[in-house]
Amino acid sequence: MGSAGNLGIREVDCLIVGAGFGAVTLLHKLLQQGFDVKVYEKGSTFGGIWHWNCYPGARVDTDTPIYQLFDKEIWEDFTFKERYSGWQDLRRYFEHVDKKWGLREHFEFNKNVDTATFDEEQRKWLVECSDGSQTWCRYFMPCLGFAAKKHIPNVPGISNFKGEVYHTGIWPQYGVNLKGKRIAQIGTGASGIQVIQEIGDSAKHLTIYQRTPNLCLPMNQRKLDVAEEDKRKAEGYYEESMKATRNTFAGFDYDFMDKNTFDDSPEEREKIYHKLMVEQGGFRFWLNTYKDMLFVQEANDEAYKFWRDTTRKRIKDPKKQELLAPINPPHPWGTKRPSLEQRFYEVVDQPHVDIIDINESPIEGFEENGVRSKLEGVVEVDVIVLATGFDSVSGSLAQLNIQGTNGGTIADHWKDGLRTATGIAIPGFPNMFFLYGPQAPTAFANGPSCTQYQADWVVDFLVKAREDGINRVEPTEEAEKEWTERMHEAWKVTLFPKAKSWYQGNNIPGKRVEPLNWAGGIPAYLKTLEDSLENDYQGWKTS
Ligand code: N01
Repeated sequence: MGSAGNLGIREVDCLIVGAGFGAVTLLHKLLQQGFDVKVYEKGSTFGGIWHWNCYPGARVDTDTPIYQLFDKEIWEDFTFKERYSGWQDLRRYFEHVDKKWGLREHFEFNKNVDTATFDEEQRKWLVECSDGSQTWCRYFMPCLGFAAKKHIPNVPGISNFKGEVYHTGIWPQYGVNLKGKRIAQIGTGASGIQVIQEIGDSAKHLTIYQRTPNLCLPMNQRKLDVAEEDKRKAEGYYEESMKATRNTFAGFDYDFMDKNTFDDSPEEREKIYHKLMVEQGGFRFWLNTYKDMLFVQEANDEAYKFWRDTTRKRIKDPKKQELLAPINPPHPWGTKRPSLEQRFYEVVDQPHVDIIDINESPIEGFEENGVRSKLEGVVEVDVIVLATGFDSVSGSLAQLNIQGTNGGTIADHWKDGLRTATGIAIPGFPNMFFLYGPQAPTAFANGPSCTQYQADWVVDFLVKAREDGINRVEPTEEAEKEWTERMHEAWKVTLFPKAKSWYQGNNIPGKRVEPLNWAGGIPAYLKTLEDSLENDYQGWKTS
């Protein structure tokens, strides 16, 4: 690290922001290539989303072995405790990675980046933090994750409430005792489902304010045995699974079947649905099913019917049955992210748990002692849980004060619509690369797969640039236009536009409705990235 010529200000080749999978993998790969790197993180330790999301029951919806780094030296002597890891185990995992790779010396925690400004003369970014420090870097690399900006609904009277209020995305690190409490929960996304099934049994009373039912799939969780996992490692299962992620739509170790819904007889279809949803569980019913399910309405309707009929059998209360698994689909199945549940339907079916449909009975405000909705009046509670999600995917980057060469921030650049070059860089923001952000596979992919492949590409790009004596790189406006058009093309042939979802910004009042994630799959995405390198920086201005 040097400081010459910049008045004693710290100077590095690469400055990464974040401490989740993206930041850690990018750091490691850059160090391996001899770059001088620093990482700044707002939180107090590693984990990214697994640092902030420590609400009761928080766990990942991707199964072992692919929700981790694909480096053998990391996985060969670490075994997760469960097939779908909880947040505590993921934190244990990040500690393991730190020990193996010596990450800590490159990190500064509790360090909040305030602004980043590109200096054209120096061809470097000047990054300023809330602690008053400044850092020059050649390359600026935000790895913020897609859920760094929480969404708190604008409910009148939130400050009137005298009890406790918690948002799942910034849950207190010291934990919260919810046993025996009267709880109101708003939101039934991935976070909401997990909280409900974890706290529902022991709450004195739980009132769920639901806007859209979450069409959940059984997780089929199980404990992992170290000896059994060691055997699977020795037999090559881990390596094979990780390798497969590069060639599948969503970076999983399985993909859509090579046939359409109506290629099979109704009996055969039923058997396949049963196997995917009930026997295997997880996302198989979503991402390992008929290849037309997310594209053809009639195919999707078949999947919905199976899902609905199977799920309704688990719910005794007829009113709850209709609220949770309605006869008519609220949106095409799988076009909002389904959650993986463990006993969710049984927990909610208990008499001390109520569901209020806020479409019928909108929330009117918070009172001193509870939540008031149109038909129920005030429900008195001790605690309100806001499981109301995030300004997802684009919100993380847009909230930062990053000043490019055209005199504005990223939010300014996007004022007429989201645009990026291959979901990894933006014209007017030279020498900046971001991982797991908008217009990349991001929320349509397994996080570790997406970030590791993007990081590989960024490092290859920078190594080539270094060899070629290049120190300023910026995508062209044509590349951005072309990629943004491809984004929209890939989106509109799917059923996703039919659902009001955070995948296209519907969850944030006033947010533009547009595709936020690349819907063309991991292989096509990686091919586009690779082409730009193989064809002499195609789509980039370099000097
Ligand atoms: O957020 P969400 P999340 N009034 O946006 C409702 C990842 N993740 O934190 O569906 C009333 O999904 C909203 O209703 P509706 C994962 O990718 C992963 O749960 O918009 N309700 C919805 O029910 C996940 O998908 C894991 O109609 C309001 C809920 O709040 C993503 O992060 C765990 C409202 C928000 O759900 C986000 O998940 C956690 C309002 N004004 C997160 N505004 C795992 O891997 C919003 N809602 C398990």
